[in-house]
Amino acid sequence: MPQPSKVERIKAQSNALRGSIAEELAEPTERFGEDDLQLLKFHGIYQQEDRDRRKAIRETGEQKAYSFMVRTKNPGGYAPGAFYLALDELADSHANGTLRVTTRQGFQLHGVHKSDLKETVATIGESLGTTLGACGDINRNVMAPAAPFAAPAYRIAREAAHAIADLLTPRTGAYYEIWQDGELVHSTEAKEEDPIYRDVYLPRKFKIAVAVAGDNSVDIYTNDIGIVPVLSDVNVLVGYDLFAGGGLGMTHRKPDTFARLADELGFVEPADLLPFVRAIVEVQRDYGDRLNRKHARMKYTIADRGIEWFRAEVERYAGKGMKPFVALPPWEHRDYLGWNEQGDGRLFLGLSIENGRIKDDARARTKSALREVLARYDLDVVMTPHQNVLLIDVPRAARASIESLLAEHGVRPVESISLLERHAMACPALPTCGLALAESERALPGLVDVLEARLAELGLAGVPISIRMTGCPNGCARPATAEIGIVGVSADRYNISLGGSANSTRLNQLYRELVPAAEIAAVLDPLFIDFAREREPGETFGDYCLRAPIAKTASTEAVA
Ligand code: SRM
Ligand code: SF4
Repeated sequence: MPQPSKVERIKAQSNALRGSIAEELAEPTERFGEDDLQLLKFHGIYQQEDRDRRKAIRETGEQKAYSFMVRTKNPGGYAPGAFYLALDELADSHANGTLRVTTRQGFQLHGVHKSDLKETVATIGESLGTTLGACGDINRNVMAPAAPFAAPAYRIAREAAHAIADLLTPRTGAYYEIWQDGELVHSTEAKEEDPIYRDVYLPRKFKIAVAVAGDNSVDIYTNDIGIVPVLSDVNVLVGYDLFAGGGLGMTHRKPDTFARLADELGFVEPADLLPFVRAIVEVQRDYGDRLNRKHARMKYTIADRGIEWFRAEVERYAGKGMKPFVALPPWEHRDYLGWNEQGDGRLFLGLSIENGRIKDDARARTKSALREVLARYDLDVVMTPHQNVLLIDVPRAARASIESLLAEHGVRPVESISLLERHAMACPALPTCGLALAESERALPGLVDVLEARLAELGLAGVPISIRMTGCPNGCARPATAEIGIVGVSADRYNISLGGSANSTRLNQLYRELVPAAEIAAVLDPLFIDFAREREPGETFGDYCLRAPIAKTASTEAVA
């Protein structure tokens, strides 16, 4: 008889996510035991090790260099200034001195030691932030367009993201007991029953994004549930279109694992949004694969049983029918960088943060600049799904002085950043990610420098091209929907995929396998040359790759 995966037992026996985290936290050790490691994820915490030090440690026989990644959950990417400033301070006092904006609009601290973990999470809570549910088999951070536009569609999308985040926050006192010195609940009588997750939670992670029609800044098709508010001609909400079944994680050479874009599910009236979101989550809770974690995402439930079956089951759980999906306008990619009008008299400024890493270095003191701007002008920030930061609610009068303050710190305005860099994303990979097969965040900037120089030589500097790199096929920087996707396979080898669309509505296709890092630029060069020569007016690189003779000769042979 196949058995549920080990994590299933750990969740079910966890006493509403308590496990023995509190007891282990009190012990003078550097790490947690296997069961608590799994439960810590639901609290937004990952145990990691410094993989740069692995070899030296192996040689000297020392203990592994353990530390923790702490991830926050910020629906729609919104972070009040005071919360941001608390994180900025924690990054220096309790982590590795950097803050990282994630591809789902959260923050990550890296390098937190076990002895600092409690104070770190408690401080986040005291600053009105949370890490509860940022990781684990549960609904993750709910995305929404980052732009703080006053327009009704944007306001509705933000409100929906917050309402869904509240609905799907696990009902457990464990988080407060462990991290904020709430009263400890040990006895099983006190165990809370979560009305949605019950005691088994979901078979796997679960992701929801709310978009605004026409604005695909959230990469809507890559989510388990995608939601689009539908407004009347006079801007009144008439309901929501729902997509279901997207996800990008896969394993190399395992064709039964795959990236998948979400299907159109149907349309629901405003009051039915939360009941239908709940019904979808419950269908996945009850039908998702609990035996094989590599087949446990909702995309497999839908791929295996079909969207018609899924819709019928969701309707049965919700106790009512859905209406047909309402046609939507074409999607565009928007990143909101530079100065923009909010529509309420104020401005917002989008800053490009290379791979989301907020730090001070020889090139720019971005971390200090953000701290100073937020403290001096009392601003809030919103993180974007492309690892950037928006400074919001800026009074017009502050524009010039904010510009000079940023310039003094070496922070480049978006106009001086190449379009390639602007549309590039990399996941953290080495040295913190335990699953990385190759470099990513540390490798992409060098590659972008080489490629942007070549594109400029070919007269293509003015053409936006999305390039995304990850250190493994889990897809954390969403490489599968980029025009150029570069995915690590082993220490120095990458698979290159081409042909995603500029608006992230299409999966790209494998072009070359096992390319050494140093040869990636050479593999792309003939394509860039042909693109420069044969490009039709307005044609994007991703679209060109679909018809390019050279790309059609896509080979799965190893280069070199
Ligand atoms: Fe991810 C696992 C980082 C967005 C698919 N992801 C991880 C872990 C926690 C590694 C681990 O399990 O040990 C990475 C931590 C690395 C580190 O050192 O910080 C990690 N994922 C990230 C972030 C920080 C990447 C970034 O550049 O910002 C993103 C955090 C988002 C957040 O705030 O919640 C992040 N991960 C994504 C996305 C993109 C998205 O959600 O829009 C995906 C693809 C979409 C999807 O889920 O299908 C993604 N991460 C994965 C997977 C593959 C899941 C699957 O279905 O197979 C894993 C591995 C797993 O779950 O077993 C993973
Ligand atoms: Fe780690 Fe792979 Fe995600 Fe990159 S894509 S952060 S290497 S799990």
